[in-house]
Amino acid sequence: MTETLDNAPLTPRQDDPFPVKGMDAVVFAVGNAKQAAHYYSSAFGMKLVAYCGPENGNRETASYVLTNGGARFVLTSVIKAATDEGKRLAEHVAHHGDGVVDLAIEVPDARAAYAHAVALGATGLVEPYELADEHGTVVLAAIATYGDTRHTLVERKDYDGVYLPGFTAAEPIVAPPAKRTFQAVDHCVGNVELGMMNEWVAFYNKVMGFTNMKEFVGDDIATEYSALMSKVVADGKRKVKFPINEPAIAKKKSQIDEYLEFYGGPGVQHIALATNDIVSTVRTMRAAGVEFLDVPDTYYDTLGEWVGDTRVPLDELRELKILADRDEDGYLLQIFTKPVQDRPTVFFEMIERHGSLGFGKGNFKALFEAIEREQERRGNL
Ligand code: TYF
Ligand code: FE
Repeated sequence: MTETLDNAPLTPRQDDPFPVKGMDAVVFAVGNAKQAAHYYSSAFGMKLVAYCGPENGNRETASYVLTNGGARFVLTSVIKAATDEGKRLAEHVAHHGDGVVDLAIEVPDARAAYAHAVALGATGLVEPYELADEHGTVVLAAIATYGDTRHTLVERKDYDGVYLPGFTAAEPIVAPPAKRTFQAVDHCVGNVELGMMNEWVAFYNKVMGFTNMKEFVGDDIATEYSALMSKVVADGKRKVKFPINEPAIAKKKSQIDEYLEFYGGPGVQHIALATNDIVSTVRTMRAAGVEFLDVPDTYYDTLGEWVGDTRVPLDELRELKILADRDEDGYLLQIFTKPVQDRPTVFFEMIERHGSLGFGKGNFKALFEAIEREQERRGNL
């Protein structure tokens, strides 16, 4: 008897060639991880949970793991480079400044994910290998994405340790804020060179089976005021969302060109963090000294007309400079920090979604004008 397609056993992998559980961690290589861990604790309200450094027998690097709900950041700096891995991280910081080295993705089967990605043209950086301790086993592998950024593929099996084998539990640096500031990574945005956006979208389509989300910024918006083009890819279950920006030739120097110049090539531009109380989040973060992009008062004069009512009164949005956008599925509230290091490169977004799956397209004009005012202040416009 021959098996037909209809009655062939359907494994999850045939269904989705690259199943994804979610973001595992956003990994930053920084000049001084000890101080960065303090910043993300005291200013962003995150909690230090794990550490790996000389005290654990790792004399090359120090890594601090911070969480907030399901969001996890790993901050690594080099103490004394000895291996290729240490040199890679030191060079990353020398070249790019503080930045994201790794958007680590949790997958159910790292070996299968790696094999699939490499077979479809991804550059393999680290072949699958196992790490184990008394808390269980993880399988790790890594593939390259834009610039010097990578995706580590993390399979956690039964692992119940604080982060990964080699890390030990750490105590919080400061007391947590009264209310949690955010609880998940919503999306991670990459900036790539002119003409490369479609190539990277095709990469995620082909290698990971990710599909395009409907929101995109095309020529029309680009030339008018945004100076960038953007498309969004996501896995089938929308667990991870990766917008990709490229510069557009517009009236003024693109904010993406400014990033590429100061980052020294493509890389992660912003990480959006999901909150369910953006008012409390912004009040807490502002009080702790986090700087957000300014929005002109006139933005709020017309906001009510097109966005309608939101959970937050218009006056409070105006006071805190929170943006709002609405589409057919619902609305969202969002705000952007200024770059969080001296280079005008990486920044963050706080986002509160109420049905909307978008990225704030209705705000692009106001937002990009605000970014351009900052470019001007830096003398880069
Ligand atoms: O992730 C997004 O697409 C939105 C919009 O420099 C955006 O947050 C895009 C580019 C940019 C700032 C925000
Ligand atoms: Fe965003």
